[in-house]
Formats: sequence, structure tokens, C-alpha cells
Amino acid sequence: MKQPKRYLVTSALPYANGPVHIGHLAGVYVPSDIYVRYLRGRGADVLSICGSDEHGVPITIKAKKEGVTPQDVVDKYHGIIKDAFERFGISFDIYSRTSSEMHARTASDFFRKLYEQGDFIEQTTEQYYDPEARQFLADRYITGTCPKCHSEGAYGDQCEKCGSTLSPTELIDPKSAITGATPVLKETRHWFLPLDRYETFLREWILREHGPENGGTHEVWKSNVYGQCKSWLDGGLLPRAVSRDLDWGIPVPVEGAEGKVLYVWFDAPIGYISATKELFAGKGDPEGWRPYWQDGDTKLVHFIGKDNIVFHCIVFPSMLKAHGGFILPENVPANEFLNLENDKISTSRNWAVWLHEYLDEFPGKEDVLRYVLCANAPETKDNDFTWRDFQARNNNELVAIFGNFVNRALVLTHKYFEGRVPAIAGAGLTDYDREILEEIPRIKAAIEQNIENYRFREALKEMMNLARLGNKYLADTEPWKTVKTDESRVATILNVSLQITVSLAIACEPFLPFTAVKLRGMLRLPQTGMQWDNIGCMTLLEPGHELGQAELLFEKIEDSTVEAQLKKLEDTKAANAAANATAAPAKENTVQFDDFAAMDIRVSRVVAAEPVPKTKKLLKLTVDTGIDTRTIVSGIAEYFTPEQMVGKRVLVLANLAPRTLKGIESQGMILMAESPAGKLSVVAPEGEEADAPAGSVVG
Ligand code: B3M
Ligand code: ZN
Repeated sequence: MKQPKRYLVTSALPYANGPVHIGHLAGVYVPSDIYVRYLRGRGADVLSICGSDEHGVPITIKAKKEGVTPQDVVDKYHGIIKDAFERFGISFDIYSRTSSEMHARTASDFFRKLYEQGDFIEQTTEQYYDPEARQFLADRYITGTCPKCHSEGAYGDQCEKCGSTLSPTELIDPKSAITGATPVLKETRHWFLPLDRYETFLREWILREHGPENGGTHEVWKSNVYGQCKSWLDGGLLPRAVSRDLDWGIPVPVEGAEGKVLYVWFDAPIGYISATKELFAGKGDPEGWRPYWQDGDTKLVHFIGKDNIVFHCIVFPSMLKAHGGFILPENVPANEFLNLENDKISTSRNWAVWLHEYLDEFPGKEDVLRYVLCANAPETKDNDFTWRDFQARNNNELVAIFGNFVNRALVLTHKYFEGRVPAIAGAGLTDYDREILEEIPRIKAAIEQNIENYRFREALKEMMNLARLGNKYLADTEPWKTVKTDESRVATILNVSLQITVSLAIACEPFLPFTAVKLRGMLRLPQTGMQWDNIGCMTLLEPGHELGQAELLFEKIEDSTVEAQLKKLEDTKAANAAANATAAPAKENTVQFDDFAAMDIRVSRVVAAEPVPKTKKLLKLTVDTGIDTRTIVSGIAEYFTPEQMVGKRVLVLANLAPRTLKGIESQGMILMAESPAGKLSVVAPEGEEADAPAGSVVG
């Protein structure tokens, strides 16, 4: 598109069913923040919009697991996520949430308009229903045997073992995850958006205007995004249900829709619009949102992860088109995934670096993580985060290149010129000086080119090239030697070095905003009003300007720090293994009688229970086994609260070799029964045998 009048930048709304981790950051939030900070630096009119996605089945599942309401879940995680983003310097203009009043109204109005225009089709289909819980079952609430790989515990929409996409009726021996009952098929009526009606429009808009052959004025989409769109379109589009039978979400706003809510992927993208409205309502300008969404001169860009492509490129644009009056995204720069230490990041396995934990454990090192995640961003393929690489990039790049250059320029100025910017002196700029200075606008242009084409890793490299340039200049001119013979030459050298430093202070801001603030402070430059176009400008630091003290911008990260993080991950692995051992007792292997006889299983009573800090799965239990009182760490925190456990009679394998989990020695194992649906229950004598006292031996 031609030069836009304003920019509207959205970042995928994180689900409020867990905190944000480095995968989210590298995929979406670090790149979008670099983009908007850069645009602001250029003086552009830009809004950065985000918020929590608070509807959908993942939230209700989490609530059930924790024994709280869905509202409790979203309140908790919305708070954690919002706070962590702020501390990390992600500069949203608004971080809203989809449980807000404004959103309910906006999404309902949107649905009603399409409904009244006759844009939906209504269809009655058969869906699984839990006769005991008396409710329809979302795909995630149905488990069974995978028809493809025959492993147990596959979900109605996906088998996590073999990765196949499934539909609930394909599952062998399906069970309700709520009650364990066998679900029955029952008729239910839903509204569908007939995507097939938008195929022609989508083909024109995506394949022609944003495809690789595009010769026009529109941005060509990244090949991963374009490729997914093309294969969806080539495969033929089908109507998609936009309502669900669920008791959490925005009620379908038409008559006869009791018990039905909008499908989360219908309401969530509308959340971008609601959040923009809320932003302007808060400024007392309730109509101010309109140009951002309705004026063709606005450039709309959606930053997302690759699993969200179809919703942002096919479904939401069809909704916007059906509604009418809205602009469409100019680009949807989706990233691939980030792995952690060569393993897929997983919330359920706690295999992640959580942002809020990082911020607590690495105070003042926000920019180090921003740097490493950008340098490793999975822009074209999945990528890996390792703590060794984190350390190496900090020590060899931020400390040795960036920090080192800035430090030398400032320290030498303090040493030779009492901290005042020296004027260019003596014979003035040499050819070599000019050559160096001419590099600055070249680097500036390269950063711009890369950011504007969503190549943030390359942009970051170019920014670092500015620091490299400074280092090379100092190494070549050796002012610490020249000072003995030619002080006026040293004045010129330091003037040039400080000009590079100022440019660096501006150029690093989108990537390293905390460092930019520190650096401007050290240079005693104003904190606001520094424009991107001042990069390369020679008049920002006038001769005689007094500099502040040089402080270290970055510090070395020691081996011990990295080892502590690696240890933490190892503990996670151990805890997962322990949880699996508790949750999934071996089912089929036969044991010899002697092995069985060797086990000391006793009826015991739980006398105290508490969560193990910084874990999700572990409870620390104190049990009275009749022979002693001991501590057992058990991976059951997702199934039982500490209160529920206290007083319970349980079976304990008392002579299991002790092992240390999270620094606590666990002396034995609680035996649990796992239902086919994955529900755990305590195994202990019941009925007449219920008074078998603690210490009673089982066998
Ligand atoms: N919450 C999915 C996700 O976090 C979803 C994005 C919504 S963007 C409108 O991957
Ligand atoms: Zn499978």
C-alpha cells in the first residue's frame, strides 16, 4: 500500500490459562514491540493492541482441574501476564481482556449483524453428550483410543502421541473427561459461517494481492503464511461453526440460543476491535477508534504464531468482509515455534522459561532476554533456545561488543577531556573518519529495510554492526597511544566515537529499550523527543556537552547462573517422571511373587499437605504410616488441593528408595488409581474395612 496515514498493530491475544513463556515472546511479542517502537521513533501514528483471550475450553478445563471458576482462572492469569509484559517493556498502548463489558457488546453486535444479514447458516448436527453431567462435550472433553496409533488418552480433536488431527467420533471407546461416562450422540443446533462463500474474495485478496507474483502495491506475505493460506484455499473451504454448547463465553445473542456461546475463535479476533474502542473510550474520545479500523489509509498488521494463521488470514478476514466497513490486514507476519533445550516447549509438562520467573530471577536483564529472543527468533523455521547460547550471546555480543564500545568511548572522554565532548580539532576529519561516519546512514537504512520487511534478526544484526563499527574505529585509531603525541587528533577520534554512540543509543531503542534509557542517561541526552532520523546526525552532542558517568550496560553471565537454570530444567524433568510414575502405574507387566512380597504397602493417613513452591504438580505430604511419620512428594497437585488431601487415608509404598524432588527428600509413594479418562483417585480401604488403622499392611 502507499504510505499509510496510521498503523494498527495487533499481537495475538494470549490465552489466560497460563503465564507467558519465551516461545510466545520470540514468536509474537518481541517482534511486534520492535516494530511499534521503531514506528514511534519515526514519528508515525501507531497503536499497539493486545489483551488476554479469556474464553474457550482451555480455560474451563483449567478451572475444573484447579477446582475454581473460569473467572478465577482468567483473573489470575490476566494479572500475571499483564504485569509481566509491562515489566518486560512490551509497550502496548492497551492490554485489554475479552471478558470485558466492551468486548461482550462489540462481539455480540458483530454476531447479530451477520445474523441479521443472513450470513450464517443454521445446522443441526449430532454431537457427543455426557448423559451423567447432562452437557454437550467440547472436543477436548472427550478422550479415547487414537484410531491412528492406538495409544490411549487421545483427545476429541487431536492425539498428542502421534500428532493426528481427529474428530471426536473417530475415537475408539470414547469417554467423557468430566464423569468418565460413555458419551452419546445427541442433536444440537449451531450457526456456521459458510467460508466457501468467501473463497473467491480470499483468492483474489490473498493469492493475487499478497502472493509471490504480486506486482502491485500490496505487501507480499511471508512464504510460510502464504503457503498455509494457499493449501487451505486449494483444499476447498467448508462452513465453520461459530457457536458452541458451553457455559463459559459470550452468549449467542439471538433468541432460542440458551446454553450456547460464541466460539472462542469467533470472539477473540473481535477483541482487537474492542480493545481499540476501550482505549479511546478511556481517552474520552469514544469514536476515535474508527479511523484505525475503517479508514483505508490505515495499515493493519497482525503479529501471530504459526498455529493462528488460518484464523487471521482466512476466518477473521471473511468475518470482516461479511460485516463490511472494516479494513483488512496488510500483513500477517507469523513466526514458527521456539524450542527449549532441544525439546518442544510445553505448558503441561512445565517445559518452558516463564517470563514472570525470568524477571524475578534476572532483575535488570530484561534486554538480555529481548536480545537473545530476537537474535534467535524463529522467523523462517523452528529455532532453539538454550541457556548456553543465552550466556554466549550476552558475554560475547552484548558485553564484548556493545557494552565494551560504549564504555571505552565514555571512559576515554572522562580520562582525557574531563567528561566533556571534545570538538573536532587539528587537521579535522580524515578520510578514514569520513568513511566510518558514512557507514552510519548505510546501517540505518539497512535496519529500516529489515524491520519494514519483518526481518527482525537481520535488523538486530545491523544494529550491532553499529557497535562493531565503533569498536573497529577505536581499535584502528588507538587514541590511548595517539594521546602521547597528538592530543588534537584524540579529540577528533573521541568526537567521532561519541557520535557513533549517540546513533547507537537511538538505533538500539526498538530492540533494547532499557539499555537505550540508560545510555541516554549516561550521555545526558533528553529521554524523549529523540527521533529515529537523528541517527547519523552530528549535532546532537555539541562540543563542551558534559557527559554523565560511564556505567556498565551489561555484565557477564557466569557459568553458575547457567548451571542453576539447567538444573531447574532437570528438576522439571524429574518431577514429570515422578508425576507420570504416580499418575500412570504400570499396567501390563507381570511381576514375580517375590517382587510383590518385597513391597511394603501400608494404610496411612495424610496429616499435613502443602504445595511445593514453583511447581504445578507437586504436593508435599506428611503421612502417618503407623510405623513413622514421613514426608512424601507426590505429583498430584493438579488433581487434589492440599486441603482435600489432609485427613485422607491412602496407601503408601513405604519401602521405595527415597529420592529428592525440588530439594525435598521423598520417602515413599502414594498409590493412586487412574481412570481411563485420566482422573486420579485415592485408593484406600472403604466400607467395612474402612477402619483398618494406619500401619495396616496391604498384601
Ligand atoms: N489465544 C491462541 C494462542 O494463544 C489465541 C490467539 C487469539 S488471537 C485473536 O495461540
Ligand atoms: Zn495417535
